[in-house]
Amino acid sequence: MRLGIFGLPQSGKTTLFNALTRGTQPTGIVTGKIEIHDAVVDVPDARVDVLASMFHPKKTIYTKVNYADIAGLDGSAGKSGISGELLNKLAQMDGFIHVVRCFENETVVHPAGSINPQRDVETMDSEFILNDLVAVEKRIEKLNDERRKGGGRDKAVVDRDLALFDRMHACLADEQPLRNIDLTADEEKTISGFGLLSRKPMLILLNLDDTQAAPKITSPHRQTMVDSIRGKIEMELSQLPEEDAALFMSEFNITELGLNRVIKLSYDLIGLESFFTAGEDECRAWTVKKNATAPEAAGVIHSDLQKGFIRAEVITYDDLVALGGLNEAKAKGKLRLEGKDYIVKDGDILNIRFNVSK
Ligand SMILES: Nc1nc2c(ncn2[C@@H]2O[C@H](COP(=O)(O)OP(=O)(O)OP(=O)(O)O)[C@@H](O)[C@H]2O)c(=O)[nH]1
Ligand SMILES: [Mg+2]
Repeated sequence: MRLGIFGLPQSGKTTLFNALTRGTQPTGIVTGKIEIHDAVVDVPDARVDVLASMFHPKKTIYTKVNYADIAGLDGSAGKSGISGELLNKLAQMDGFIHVVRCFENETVVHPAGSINPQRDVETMDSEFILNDLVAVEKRIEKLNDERRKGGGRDKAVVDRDLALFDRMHACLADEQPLRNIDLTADEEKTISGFGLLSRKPMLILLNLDDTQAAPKITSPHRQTMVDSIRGKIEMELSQLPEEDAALFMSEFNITELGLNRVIKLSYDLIGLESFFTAGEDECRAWTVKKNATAPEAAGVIHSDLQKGFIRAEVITYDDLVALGGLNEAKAKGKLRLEGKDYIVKDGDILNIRFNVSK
């Protein structure tokens, strides 16, 4: 999973990035330039730790999330679209975290001169919508050329693409992000190379001061979540040794680390869930799209497992932990054999039976 952290200059992106990745990038440096930091971190999942304590595997492997701290958007790229390097980076993301400044601090400049989270949410929404409008208009022009000149793709195919891009154009011209419209899987494929940003799921993260209450910010758009975080505290917290962190958390009345909470929200936002493989060699968490079938989950492990899929042995995490082991689970009939139509559920532990020559 790749998540892009963006927001207006000095909104607290790098502060949040550090909190999520236990990083130490410098914060509070005003450059106004395009600057991107990447970090890959383990997705914390206590279930993996429990499995490891049962199986004592040689290796324990968590799934990973890739965070990118993307500085350089300032709400002004709308007219011509977002520039190359920045757009490339943004287009690679599975979803976005929009950091919105709520904290008051006179020594930290706000580019618009005042604190107004609702305005900032709308500014950045428009930034993505206008970027996409430019891209969609360019595509429509090209498609019209192709249609006029002929000799290229089948006319019916060009017309189908034109209808799709016209529909997206209408959405954007109405100042709606593309995530507000329904597309078929085929249509999704057609648009995948165009770096359309307003189609991607969005978590709006209100960056609060130490004691500030979260303002009531709403978004009318689909696949959009709003939550808040005390960025600076969370960054400090992420850099403390565990014992000190616990003390600090109770002092500030924090029950769950921001990095854990943001991961959970991101999974929901993007529609992901985890399944596990467990044995003496390795205990491991994997990520799949919700409602994935058993062969699709097998394909996440290795394409050969999907191609040669025969059956999956399945047990739920809760059953395995409650019964204390695979043999006990088998004796109680909790180990099921499932076929290719089985829909994998969050927390399933899978053992894929497959045939390589299939
Ligand atoms: N009081 C307070 N200050 C914060 C908070 N989050 C960030 N800051 C301060 O705001 C300043 C900017 O934070 P950064 O994390 O560098 O912001 P940024 O969005 O990465 O800035 P650019 O990369 O320049 O766009 C720093 O001085 C931070 O200490 C917060 O939650 N509360
Ligand atoms: Mg920064």
